[in-house]
Amino acid sequence: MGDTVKNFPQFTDKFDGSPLRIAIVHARWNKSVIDALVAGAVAKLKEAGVKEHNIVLQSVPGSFELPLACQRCTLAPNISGVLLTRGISRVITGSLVQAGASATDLLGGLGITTPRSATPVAGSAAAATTFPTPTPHNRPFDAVIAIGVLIKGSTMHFEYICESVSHALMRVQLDSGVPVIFGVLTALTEDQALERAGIGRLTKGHNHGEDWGAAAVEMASRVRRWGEGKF
Ligand code: RBF
Repeated sequence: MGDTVKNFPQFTDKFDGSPLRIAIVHARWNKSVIDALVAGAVAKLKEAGVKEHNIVLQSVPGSFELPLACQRCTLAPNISGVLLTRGISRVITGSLVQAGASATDLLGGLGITTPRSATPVAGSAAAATTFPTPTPHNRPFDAVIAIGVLIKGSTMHFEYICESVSHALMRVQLDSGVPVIFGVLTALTEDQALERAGIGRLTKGHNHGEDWGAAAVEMASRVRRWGEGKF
């Protein structure tokens, strides 16, 4: 980070990730940068104790699709396979549910032993047979990390996408009460994006995905505590 004062404010408290279940929703535009950021986030989650089978990856085409996918990840399922939101039942029909998936995929929070088809962390043989840790209030995830990369040079409507996506992600977290970590890089150049993912060509840089992993564990833990009236 050089001698800048602007960096991730590390908190001295240690947060235990072992009871947490975290979704990472990422866009596929600017893939090499995305891959590095996702790897950084996963590494930090694991370092904090989050179990591999409790880290679920979902991908969407571009950053513009992140808010809807994150919103679906915050909804509490009921046992008949409908998502409950604001008192209205909605059948799962979204693209978030992948080919071969059933409506029970998001029922992990209920402890129902149906294999998940959501993409587990790469190399996780355990993911197909191990079942997720229940989350409070039957929410499928304790936190959702939204990861996207927008490069100004490559999109005419950079500002529109940045602004709408950041507002929508904030709305998802406030409406749901589930922390949504803002992992959308908005870079002026490709080099700037690479550097923020720790894979810069001149200066390697710092991988911001690591910060997002740490932020997810902290916020998920705090929200659990606040939910128990512990302040
Ligand atoms: N999505 C990104 O995540 N990053 C980008 O840099 C990006 N650039 C785009 C540039 C153009 C001209 C268009 C049309 C789309 C771009 N998208 C980008 C995709 C966008 O987020 C979304 O997936 C598509 O517009 C489909 O809704």
